[in-house]
Amino acid sequence: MSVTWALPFETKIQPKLNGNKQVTIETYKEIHQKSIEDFRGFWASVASELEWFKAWDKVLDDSNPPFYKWFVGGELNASYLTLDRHVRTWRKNKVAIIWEGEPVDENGNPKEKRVLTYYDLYREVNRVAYLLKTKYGLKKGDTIAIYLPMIPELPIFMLAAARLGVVFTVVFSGFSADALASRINDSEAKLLVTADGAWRRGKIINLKEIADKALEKAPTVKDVIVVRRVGINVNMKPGRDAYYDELMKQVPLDAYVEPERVKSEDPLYILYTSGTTGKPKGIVHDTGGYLTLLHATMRWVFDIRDDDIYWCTADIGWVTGHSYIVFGPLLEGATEIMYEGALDYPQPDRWVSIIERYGVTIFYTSPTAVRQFMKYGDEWVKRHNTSTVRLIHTVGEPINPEAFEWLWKLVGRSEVPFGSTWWMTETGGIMISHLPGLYLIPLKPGTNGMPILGVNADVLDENGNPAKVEERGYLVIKNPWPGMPLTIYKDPERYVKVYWSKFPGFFYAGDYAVKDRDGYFWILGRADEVIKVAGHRLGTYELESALIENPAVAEAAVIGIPDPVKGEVPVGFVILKAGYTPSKELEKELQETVRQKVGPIASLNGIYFVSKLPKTRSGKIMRRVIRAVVTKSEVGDITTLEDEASVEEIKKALEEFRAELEKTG
Ligand code: 6R9
Repeated sequence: MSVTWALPFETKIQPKLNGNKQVTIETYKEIHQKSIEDFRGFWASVASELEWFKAWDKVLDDSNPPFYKWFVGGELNASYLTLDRHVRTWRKNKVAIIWEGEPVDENGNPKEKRVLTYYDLYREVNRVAYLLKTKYGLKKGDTIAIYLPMIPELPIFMLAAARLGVVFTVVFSGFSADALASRINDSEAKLLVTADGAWRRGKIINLKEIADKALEKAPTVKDVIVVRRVGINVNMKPGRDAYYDELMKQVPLDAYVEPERVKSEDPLYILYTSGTTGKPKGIVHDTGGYLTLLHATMRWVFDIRDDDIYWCTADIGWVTGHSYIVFGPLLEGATEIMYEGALDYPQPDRWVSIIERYGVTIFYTSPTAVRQFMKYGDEWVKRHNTSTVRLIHTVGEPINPEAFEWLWKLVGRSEVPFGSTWWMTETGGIMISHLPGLYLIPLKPGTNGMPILGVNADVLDENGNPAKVEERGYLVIKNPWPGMPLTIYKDPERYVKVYWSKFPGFFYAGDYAVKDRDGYFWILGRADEVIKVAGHRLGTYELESALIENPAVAEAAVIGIPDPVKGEVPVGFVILKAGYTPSKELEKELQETVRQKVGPIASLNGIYFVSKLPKTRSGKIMRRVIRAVVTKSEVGDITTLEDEASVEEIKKALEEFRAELEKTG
């Protein structure tokens, strides 16, 4: 059964052109077609714009699909490309990062601001690299873990590791001790960088305490570097822990470390992301392909120029921050804002005050943030001058046309190019987007636009045939692209299974999508059990495992349900063990278990106690069925997708489940 989507296909809007080259849809399609026909040659020409220590011998090694290798034989270094290259030019003392801390004074003005030029960053990164190399003996092939809030030391440690060819894995500071421990263990990190604490909405989070708990279960870490951020007393384990500021006193101010010549296909980092089942997947990104994609998208999508003030509001703990706060903007020698805290703290206009204070020109944010701002009302926005903004994009989840229109009108003056960039941790960088820096096609509120040049994306039906126009299908990428994963760390079989098996030969993204009659893509949301809460990716499996760890719980299922602000929120369904009865207290306790096990970002929006969960014959919980019941959506929508159970069985389970839910309210 096919599903047709009523989307506002017809609303085309024309941004004001500011040196952007407007083209017709047909022209873009022609240019795009050429770029994918010879995608190797196309990407090679993009890659040649970077500075390589050694040129590649082969653009793409496709001898062992899907383990593709880009620019084989080439050598480069990410720290060199983001720093050394700029300090040799007039950009030496150009501002790289303007950092603003969250705390404010009694007048509501930010208390702390740090301005780092390219030369400042270069010097600091060299000194940290020196520290890691001489004091800790780290070298190419080693791995470190970084668990830091949004402070400049976070990009500094990432770049210092990259300078040495040391692989890093950043763990979002909103994750719990368990989540941190499992990531350290999987990546076998030898050293952990953390902070005493973090500021969040005026409160201190005891990061070091969480890290200590994690380290009890993470024996690979032998050394810990602690950055003092909030100035609280923390427990320091002798022989293991050392303060960053004290360590740095020993490092010469002019320390220089030769950037390691890493191979294009050498890993730059591992970033863990939630999947449908099992523990988080360690997505491994290469160096050469990844940087090539970032270089391209910074220019095409963000139209980045030297006089821009670029602001991406993401946290570096997620892929958006890796690609579009750390590596992308710095690769281009851009000036960017890095903000530590909540966008609406201490008042709903914090974000607009930042745009005004620094004259932000390019604004990259999330639909959840926009919907939250919208709820506070227009007045907060109108208090500030945002007329510097010339380009807007969102990321992380679909943007509803209302949120689009609101931001476009209020901050974009109904004239700036505004897009919704589709991509994921696995793709490394933006894949489907408007390209105002290159060729601009008419915008439509809510669409993602078309695949970028060199990327052949499509929407397929269940049988692998191209879906009809306006018919919902699965999003795939049909050609290898620079920035694609090398593998899932220590689990290549899983890499093949998750991404390359549903439609052999093609990368399966796990998203539902529609192509409209103009060929625009609309990504509708996940086709699997990954949920996006406020744009953050969470796996139902992790939440369910947390619930099951509570002694009262026999079985648990978690699903995402629509939420007007956060896009989706998780709700839990729990079967209690004999001897336990549902109560408000127990619900609270379970909430706490989830927060403890996964982290504060994972609060459940309600727990339902049930006696039975709908399952397939093989015992798999049918979350889709639960979701259909809870959201009162069409069951027909589900039956075609469940391959493990007969339609009748699903219907029966559904009815039973619905009846029970109605009883409990
Ligand atoms: C960058 C990032 C990936 C998932 C992806 C999709 C959703 C991201 C989107 C979007 C619609 C957009 N997604 N951008 N959906 N429109 N512009 O978010 O990576 O955290 O790995 O999540 O996010 O569902 O599959 P990640």
